[in-house]
Amino acid sequence: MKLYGFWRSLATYRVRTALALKGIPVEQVSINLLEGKQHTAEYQALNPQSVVPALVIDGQAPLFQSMAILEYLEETHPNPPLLPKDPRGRARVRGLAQIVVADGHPLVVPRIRGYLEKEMHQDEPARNKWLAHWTRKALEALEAHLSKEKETGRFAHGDAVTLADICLASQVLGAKFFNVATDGAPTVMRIFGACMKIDAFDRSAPLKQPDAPKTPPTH
Ligand SMILES: N[C@@H](CCC(=O)N[C@@H](CS)C(=O)NCC(=O)O)C(=O)O
Repeated sequence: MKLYGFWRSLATYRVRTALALKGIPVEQVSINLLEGKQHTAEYQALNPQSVVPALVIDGQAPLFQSMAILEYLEETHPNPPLLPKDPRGRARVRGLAQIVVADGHPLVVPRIRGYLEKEMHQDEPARNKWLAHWTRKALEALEAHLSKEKETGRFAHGDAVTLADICLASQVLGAKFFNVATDGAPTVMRIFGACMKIDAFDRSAPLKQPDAPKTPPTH
């Protein structure tokens, strides 16, 4: 498998972590988003949306969108399972995952930040306010579920890692990139801590990737 991604891409992080959890070997190809390499004709031929990740398996057409890739990996490599067995549990895990993947993360990606800057003429403090607001909203939504619902355990759903934990971890990593306070989400942070004790989460971390800079930018 070939994973086209970038060290600081949260969507790539989700796929990288699932691959690591399932013990699937992968070759990583770096698409430098800070240099706009997602817009080259060569990469667009792989992913016309000009975003990472894209996962190429056996030279077939690339898989795209992290959530679709996670579901594909779950179906093709069911062990260890990253979804609970019962339909209600699966719906809850997917719901928690979508708070991040569908609602939180899309508002802070480079093309949105670029649009705010170049088309909407928002200065850096205004852009940072936007990033912090939507990141906090996602963390608050996760916290509201996780702190109250009986299904929450050591991890987001019970005591085994699920797709919800992978997505939660990506959202917290985003908060760290953007210097967003996380103290309002203690349950989220407890679960993040439990995830980061697992080797697959830890070694997939953005700053541990070979294409990460020695001194990372602040945001
Ligand atoms: N919903 C997509 C998000 C993909 C996405 O926006 N990826 C970001 C990096 S995390 C990207 O490539 N952005 C490039 C850009 O915004 O120009 C997924 O989960 O795969």
